[in-house]
Amino acid sequence: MSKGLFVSFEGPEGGGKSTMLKRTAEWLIENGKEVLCTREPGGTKLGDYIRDMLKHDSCGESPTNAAEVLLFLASRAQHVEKVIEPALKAGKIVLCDRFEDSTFAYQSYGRGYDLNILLNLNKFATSGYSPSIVFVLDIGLEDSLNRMNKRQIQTNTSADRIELAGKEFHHRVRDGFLDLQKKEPNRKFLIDASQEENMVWEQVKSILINKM
Ligand code: Z5A
Repeated sequence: MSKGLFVSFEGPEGGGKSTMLKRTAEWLIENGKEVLCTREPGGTKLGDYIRDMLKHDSCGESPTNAAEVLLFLASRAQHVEKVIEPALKAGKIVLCDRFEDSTFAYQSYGRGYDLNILLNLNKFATSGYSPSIVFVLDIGLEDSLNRMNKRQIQTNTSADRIELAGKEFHHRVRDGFLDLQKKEPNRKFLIDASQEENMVWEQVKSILINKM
């Protein structure tokens, strides 16, 4: 039985997940909480290896869509057993940058795999661990692209394999996140991430205060 709290940050790219996760962690630590910050894909050595394959084809070959699903889930299985489950059992607050909703949005709504199949595969990978609070940071495609372009210029990086999947794909992914949120409004909280950063943070904070 887990004693901690599991929180994930989800949504299209550039919605500010990493920014909000960092602010949440700082605020919780200031308030004396024990926090573990992690991300997907990744969070373990194996997961980081898989992350590189998924984002940059680092093994020299792109995964097929089915292999992509299984690689995200392999990363998650390792992550849950090695990192998330022990942290929750130790009573920590786990803050995760993307988790299962990304698989449902990108691989089901985006790539077209049957949602029920992915729900079952995901259950196998997570042993049923699921976030109690999910922040869905929603942002339109244009704002998302502007933020990503700006960041790429600032950090001298280029778009990765999934970012390059095309506008239609990213529209479907965004709609997927919105649809998933609508199905579970008491656990998944929709936030307009196109707002100024402090306004987004005030909403995240007030939900956390309410739910904790
Ligand atoms: N993926 C998948 O397909 N299936 C899965 O199961 C999982 C993932 C788990 C992981 O990429 C990719 O894998 C992702 C989904 C897929 N692909 N896509 N496309 P990642 O982890 O490298 O990247 P990301 O998750 O897409 O996040 P990101 O691009 O780093 O964005 P973010 O974390 O949401 O945003 P940020 O880094 O906090 O902010 C982005 C920029 O905007 C930055 O310069 C900020 O300073 C700025 N920012 C943030 N908030 C604001 C506000 N409010 N106003 C203005 N500017 C802001």
